[in-house]
Amino acid sequence: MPDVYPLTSGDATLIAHSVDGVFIFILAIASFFFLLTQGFLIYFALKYRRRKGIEQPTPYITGNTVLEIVWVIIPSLLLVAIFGYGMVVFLRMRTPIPGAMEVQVTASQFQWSFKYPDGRTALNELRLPVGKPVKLIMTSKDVIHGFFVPAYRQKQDVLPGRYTYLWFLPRQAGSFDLYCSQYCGTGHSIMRGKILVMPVADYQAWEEREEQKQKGAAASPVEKGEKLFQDSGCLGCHSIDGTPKVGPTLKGIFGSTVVLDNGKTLTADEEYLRESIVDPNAKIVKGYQPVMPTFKATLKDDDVAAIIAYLKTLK
Ligand code: HEC
Ligand SMILES: [Cu+2]
Repeated sequence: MPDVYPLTSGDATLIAHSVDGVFIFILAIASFFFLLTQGFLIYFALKYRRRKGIEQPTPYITGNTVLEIVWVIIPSLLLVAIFGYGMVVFLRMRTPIPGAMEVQVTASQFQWSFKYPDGRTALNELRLPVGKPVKLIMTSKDVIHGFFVPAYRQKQDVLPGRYTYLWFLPRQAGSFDLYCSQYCGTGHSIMRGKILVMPVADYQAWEEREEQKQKGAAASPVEKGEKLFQDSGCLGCHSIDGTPKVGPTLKGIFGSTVVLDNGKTLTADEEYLRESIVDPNAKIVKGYQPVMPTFKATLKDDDVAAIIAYLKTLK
């Protein structure tokens, strides 16, 4: 799976193009009036310049009511239009779609830490599935930082002792730069991250792998072994409290003396336990039937080691 996806065509997020729309709208109005006023300025400067031989007194104008009404009303209407358009887009930008996936963001000098809903954490890299709304709930450990994703046209201050939020719906797979937009200290310029938006199937595969990894890393062999022991049906035939069932109890099995059906005795060590699990019929315990199935195919070497670690704790 690549770490960087090529940008597919389309808008980066659901609202990114709306922000551009507001920007272009304001830019167009401003450009129009800039050209209009500068045009008149140049025109008048040329038209009424002082010319040799022509003595023309400047007309004395005290007011023009119609003109004044026009230049108050038109700009006012335009400002209301800019406000209205901006407000509509702003409200869309600030109102999360219900059911958005929530990610906790903690900023600190000088890194971004992300916590996914399942508890996994990541540093400076936020992976998201394309097409799913996300809500970031953000706070800072120290000073004021700013969460800024230029491609998403979104920026939000991240404050210590307070939550702020930001939401978006990524529409495009790809890698998007994340910057800190507040000068937060000497390392401010290295406070950068990435938002990696992945196709849904890739995201799910990645998520599963990560969960597996974290589970494996977090659980000790004993915990893992106990879980496997319960999940593999061992308890159907073995007790852990001393009572015999279809098979002998596994309480205190490690280090105990086992009597086999051929009269021999041995001390149950790791190798004996391993063999009993992957090749149960190699040695049969006296008084029991050779009915234990082999777990050679279902349990990996790691799993067997974990179960043995667990069996050792059954004193
Ligand atoms: C269908 C019932 C059954 C299941 C399920 C089963 N066992 Fe057994 N197991 C037995 C029987 C019967 C014996 C004794 C006969 C023999 O040695 O094969 C035995 C023996 C053992 C022994 C040797 C015990 C001793 O006292 O020397 C170990 C260790 C063991 N099993 C571990 C396991 C583990 C771990 C699992 C689960 C992964 C498991 N068994 C699942 C029936 C079962
Ligand atoms: Cu910062």
